[in-house]
Amino acid sequence: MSGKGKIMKNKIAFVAVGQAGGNIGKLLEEKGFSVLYMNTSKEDLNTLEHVKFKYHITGGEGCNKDRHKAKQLIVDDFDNIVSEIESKLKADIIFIIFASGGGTGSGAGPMLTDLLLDEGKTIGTITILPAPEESVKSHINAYECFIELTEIGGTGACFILDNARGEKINLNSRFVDTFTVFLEIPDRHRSIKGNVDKAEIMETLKAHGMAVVMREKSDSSEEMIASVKENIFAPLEADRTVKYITASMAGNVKMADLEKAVGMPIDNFQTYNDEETICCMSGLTYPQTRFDDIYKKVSENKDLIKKNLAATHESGMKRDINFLEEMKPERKQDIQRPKSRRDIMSKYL
Ligand SMILES: Nc1nc2c(ncn2[C@@H]2O[C@H](COP(=O)(O)OP(=O)(O)OP(=O)(O)O)[C@@H](O)[C@H]2O)c(=O)[nH]1
Ligand SMILES: [Mg+2]
Repeated sequence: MSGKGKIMKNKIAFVAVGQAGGNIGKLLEEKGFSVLYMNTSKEDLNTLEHVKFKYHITGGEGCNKDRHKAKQLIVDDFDNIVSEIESKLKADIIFIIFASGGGTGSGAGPMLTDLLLDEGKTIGTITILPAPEESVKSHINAYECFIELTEIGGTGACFILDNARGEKINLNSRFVDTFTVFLEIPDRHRSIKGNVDKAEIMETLKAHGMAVVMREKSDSSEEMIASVKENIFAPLEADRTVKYITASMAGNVKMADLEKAVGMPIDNFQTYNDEETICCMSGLTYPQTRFDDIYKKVSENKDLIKKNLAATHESGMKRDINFLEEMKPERKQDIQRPKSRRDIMSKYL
């Protein structure tokens, strides 16, 4: 493993939950980052070979897309989970990686984020949206997951990989490669015209809201702007805000052009290099339009879901679809942080 970016690699660590989380975590570990893999399924954990830190959530036997099952397991095992994280990961910011469409990662991800924030940690998230052709259940899970996640105050950057935008495994590696080169900017790119230091990278990553990161071997701002519109992440809202634009720019790419295209950030951090433009934008508005599409797919199948539930008496599912009536159209914003761990836990159950 190269020593490049070593200091940054000690500042950022990852908790990878569920299968998708594990797949992305493994690529990050190969880049030299510390990753703790967690799953409710021992079998899924066993598929991760040659990794350093694995934790099987006590009592778990997999969650078969049941978010509630995952949440209960997290509640019952939270003391062990925290001490596992504390003994294995030393970092200024921890990113929790999980898919929103499954059971384990989707159920555990938002709740873990909330509970770890309450422990005083700085937490960002790397999440995944299901592709449109995936099942109704995946869409229900994704919608519920993002309702929970976007209501948590005080979270850091939330990267949202969108499976509508490419093949899964390919999205994983594109994300990890791009994120890694972004983190390496302070070690690799220096210019008399300006530097981006580690504190500025951290400030970018600690910003609450959605984040995207891109790299483009292009000489012009136009191509970079095209890549803002067409990349691996959930599409940006048309009506959006942005807090930070942090970039190492090549050729004739200009910060002023990026700001014109994306929106005026609170601050920008910039440096230059001769190879490619690497850029992270954070504090972006969450992709509500894409969430609405997910809601639409669930809503279109509402009668079918109800019919199936009535036929099979799956009482556990009823709670899952309550949101159809309750959550639309107004979303609760800026909820106060609850006071105790018990309050947080009960919010999710
Ligand atoms: N981008 C990407 N998406 C993935 C990957 N693996 C699974 N997914 C997506 O993630 C969702 C399923 O989540 P998983 O991570 O498999 O589920 P889990 O957290 O292990 O939960 P359970 O197995 O249901 O307990 C679906 O929307 C899949 O399309 C991956 O490696 N990359
Ligand atoms: Mg799984």
